[in-house]
Amino acid sequence: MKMKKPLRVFFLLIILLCSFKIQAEDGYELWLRYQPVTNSQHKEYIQSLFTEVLIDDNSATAKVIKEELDRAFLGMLGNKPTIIQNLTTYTGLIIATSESQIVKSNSTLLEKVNELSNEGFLIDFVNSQGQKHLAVLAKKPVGLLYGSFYLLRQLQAGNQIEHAYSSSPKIKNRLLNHWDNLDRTVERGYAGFSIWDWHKLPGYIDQRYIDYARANASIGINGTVLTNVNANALVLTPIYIEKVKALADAFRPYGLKVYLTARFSAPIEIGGLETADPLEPEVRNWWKSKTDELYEAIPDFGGFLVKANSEGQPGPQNYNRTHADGANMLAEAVVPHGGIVMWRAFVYSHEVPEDRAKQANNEFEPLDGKFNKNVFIQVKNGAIDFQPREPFHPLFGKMPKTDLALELQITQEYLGQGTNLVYLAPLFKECLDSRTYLPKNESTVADIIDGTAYNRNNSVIAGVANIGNDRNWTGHLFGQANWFAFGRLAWDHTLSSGEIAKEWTKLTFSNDDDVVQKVEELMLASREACVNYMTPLGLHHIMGRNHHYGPGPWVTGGRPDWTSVYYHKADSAGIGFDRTKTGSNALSQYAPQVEKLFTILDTCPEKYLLWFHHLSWDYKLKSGKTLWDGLCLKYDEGVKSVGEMLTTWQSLESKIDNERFEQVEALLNIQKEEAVWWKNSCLLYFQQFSQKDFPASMNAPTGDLEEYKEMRFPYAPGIRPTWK
Ligand code: GCW
Repeated sequence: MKMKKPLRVFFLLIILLCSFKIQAEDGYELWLRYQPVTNSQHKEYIQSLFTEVLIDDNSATAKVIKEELDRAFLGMLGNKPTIIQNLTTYTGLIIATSESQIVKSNSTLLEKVNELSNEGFLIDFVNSQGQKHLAVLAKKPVGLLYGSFYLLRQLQAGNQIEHAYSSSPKIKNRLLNHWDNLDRTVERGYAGFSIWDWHKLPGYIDQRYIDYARANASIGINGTVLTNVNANALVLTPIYIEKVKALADAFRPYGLKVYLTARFSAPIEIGGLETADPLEPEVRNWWKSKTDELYEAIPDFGGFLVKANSEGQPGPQNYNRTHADGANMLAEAVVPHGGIVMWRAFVYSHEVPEDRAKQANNEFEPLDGKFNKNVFIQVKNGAIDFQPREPFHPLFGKMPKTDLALELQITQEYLGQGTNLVYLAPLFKECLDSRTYLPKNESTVADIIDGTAYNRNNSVIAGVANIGNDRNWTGHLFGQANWFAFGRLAWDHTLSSGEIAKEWTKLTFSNDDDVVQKVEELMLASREACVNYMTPLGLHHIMGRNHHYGPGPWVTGGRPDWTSVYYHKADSAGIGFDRTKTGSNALSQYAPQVEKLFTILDTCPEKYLLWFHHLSWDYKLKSGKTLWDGLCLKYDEGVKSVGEMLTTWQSLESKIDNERFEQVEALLNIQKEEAVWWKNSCLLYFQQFSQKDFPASMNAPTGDLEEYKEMRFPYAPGIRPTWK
């Protein structure tokens, strides 16, 4: 039957509208968008590579490689590649491990593959039957997966493979740490609720779990701690172990292992024992059999992450035992199965009359050499707590006989949470590249973490995840860049922030030069902007109480180490925390070279000035300005930078799809308001002490300090349920 013309037009319009809807991007695809390739030359190149792909492997991982290639080429070219497993007639790309005849029969190739680590990959050219083939090669299937993702990144970014390239991860265990609770709230989470739908597990495997594993594999993340370090023992009960097993099974083909947080008092809470004393045989046995039960269900279970005797969590000190006693008990339980224990060094107590910045070092350094081989002491990048800027943690380099893991925070607890665009690679790099002068003059935090400093063969880096069930995973679209950057740096910490930003931008938005250049520019400016409008010149921990949202330099009362006045120490004489010999002497915890560098005012980098020194408001900065003027101008600069970031973003309107453009634009507008709020309230507050005018060259703060102080946010996201 023929349709009437108006009706035909109507239906055509509907179809057109629907296809526009499909085009709109909501961010779910992350950096794995596989958009149609428009450059005809590049399209031809990809087509020629992938007419036929030989995957000479039968593993579950090979199957997911095939699925990814199908998805990628359907997206980029409109057709799926032909995947074959016939060794004699191949014409296109080869994907094979060292078990394959293709590699075994070629001694130079075999040699090169053998140089890789178990997760490494080689992209090379293989001559066969008079033809040159591009090949992704590895020792193990997981290497093929990483190599395939590398190749897909190159192709999406518009690159062709001209030279052989090989890569092995510098750090062995590259982990996300989820602070996800069993009730699906996420501590310090700003992207909705937890992606783990515990209630429907193990029966229902959400597609999100698979896409989560794909995304992680695509950037080399190979482990995930599913639960909050403020732990709930229930996750170790049989019902939950089944659920964890279901996740582990789903993740396995992607090379992603699961880990859990262990609540130290679990033997009492779910085991019916009267004690959790780590030296009691019944407690040790309980952990052993609990661990055996876990491994029975999940043979490749990674191990435990533990927060003990910190912020109210139970631990060995409840029984007058040491951190080493506690960690070693768990280490003994997992060691027969090849597991590890990550024991956190984030410990401090308000009952200890000592600078909080010194406490972890004081507790852990004397325990060096007392931990079992499979224990890692997991240390945050800085000695306080994931501030916009912190000097590196003094423990790095101080425990030569202990494996140290680095913990970074990807979720932006102190960096604008869900509304601020802050690209964190520069923060991560600042720590990794810091010179510790221990054990050697040229040593850096990265050398200690990746094991090269002490010739260790196991290593861990962890990032506190920023992932939730928001459609775009991370709430703020640019939060995706931080997940991406963490993975890329965990794999290779020598990459630069700019390289990573460029790559992410190409994959996330487009290969258009203007987009790439401007987005990179605003990303690279964003962290310094945030430091400037929140905590310039080494200020720290002056945000709102508990929720940590927004400014709160006036926070006082209650536990001193949870107040702002404890950290900034502003008074009529000046501002800053004296951590030199005349103050808390925290500087003595570093190598002498670092101590000297940061103690002498002339050599102390100004970015750390008020972290280590209490200085008069009239102190002369390198610019010749007074500290007061310099501080004011930094806040002002921070606000201006956000304005520039917004303008830069707006200049890209025609080049970015509406949905994502508008979300970022709206959030940048919020960020601008929040930056002004930080500047106004901090400077009005500090002015009470400095009693000085604002420099004429700045936009002077407006608003009423008392009103700023009265602002309350009882439902700010990410707060611990117990604090509500
Ligand atoms: O950053 C602080 C957070 C707490 C967190 C703690 C920790 C999981 O404010 O929410 O608790 O650090 O790292 O243990």
